[in-house]
Amino acid sequence: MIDGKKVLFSGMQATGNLTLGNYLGALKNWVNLSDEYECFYSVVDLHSITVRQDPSELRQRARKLLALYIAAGLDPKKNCIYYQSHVSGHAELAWILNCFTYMGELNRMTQFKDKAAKHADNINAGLFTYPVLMAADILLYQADVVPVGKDQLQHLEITRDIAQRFNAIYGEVFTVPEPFVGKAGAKIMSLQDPAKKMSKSDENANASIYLMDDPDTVIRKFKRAVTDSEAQVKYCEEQPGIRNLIDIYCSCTDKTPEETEKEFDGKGYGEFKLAVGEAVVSVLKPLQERFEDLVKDKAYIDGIIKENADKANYYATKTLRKVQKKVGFPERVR
Ligand code: ATP
Ligand code: LTN
Repeated sequence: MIDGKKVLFSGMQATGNLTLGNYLGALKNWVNLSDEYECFYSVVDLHSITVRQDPSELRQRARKLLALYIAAGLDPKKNCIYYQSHVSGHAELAWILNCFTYMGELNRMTQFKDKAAKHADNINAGLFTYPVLMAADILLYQADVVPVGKDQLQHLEITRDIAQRFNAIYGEVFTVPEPFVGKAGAKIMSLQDPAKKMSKSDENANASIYLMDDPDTVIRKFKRAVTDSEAQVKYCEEQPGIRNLIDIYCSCTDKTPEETEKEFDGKGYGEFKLAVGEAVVSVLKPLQERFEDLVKDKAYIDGIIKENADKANYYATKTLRKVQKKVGFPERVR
């Protein structure tokens, strides 16, 4: 608890260009939570280097991501928006938690298996212990809730296990966090292969809608989206492509799948795809405009970066000192 409010933590990697999946599954659900929770949103750049990055590109992307958090509607006065690399407590706590995490547990992580397969030439130890760093992110702020997309639930589960294991040995040190998955848009699938999630690292640019795609590109990608030959807008397992488009449509318009089925009853896929594209454009346009304005204001962004890093450091250090004491590190001499 901070000032009587529960704590919320989430983060996103600055790798690749953000997709509609990132927005609908994560970012969109982050907005409007700051009245209820004390919110921390990190640009998790330590996580990013588990995959080889070009340094200047990473720096630029991280800054853009931070601006995008604000453009998406997170007020930086009410939400602590910061770079993970500006708070050394993340790495320090991750080291300690590494010593409370089993190889067997990490071996079961599906994201590791996927990424190891994708980057077979660089299966580094950081990629393997990635979930421990994620646990450190969350536990460092004593977070009660963590809004994520469905694909991150396994990492939340291991975070809870680590916290409980630590608490069982040392007493109630960590808050055990709960995941929070939004209803619509929890898992947006690839437009080219509805069995795969939409991912910013997909090589096929037509598979993903990027948040900075212009309206024509958005519409074109939806027109090309892979569907089926059933010729009915129906929300069912047998039509994964159409179901994905309905999910996207609902998430952008706040309609339900039933309402959508009715709206497009007897209508063709062409018309439906166009409507989905237009719904997405109307969500992206204001976001893009705010983003363009923001990135021009360098001093404003710099101020936020500094202020919020100080705030994050304050809370992180509090937890870290407590943990260091518990495990038996000597107290600092003042
Ligand atoms: P990468 O392709 O580099 O692994 P990613 O696109 O999967 O990246 P992350 O940075 O891993 O994105 O995820 C950021 C947040 O967005 C997480 O909370 C994640 O659950 C959510 N997210 C990512 N992809 C989707 C998706 N297709 N649908 C819903 N949520 C998603
Ligand atoms: N692993 C997450 C990003 C992430 C995160 C976190 C999310 C790193 N640390 C802490 C929530 C809480 C991802 O790949 N999406």
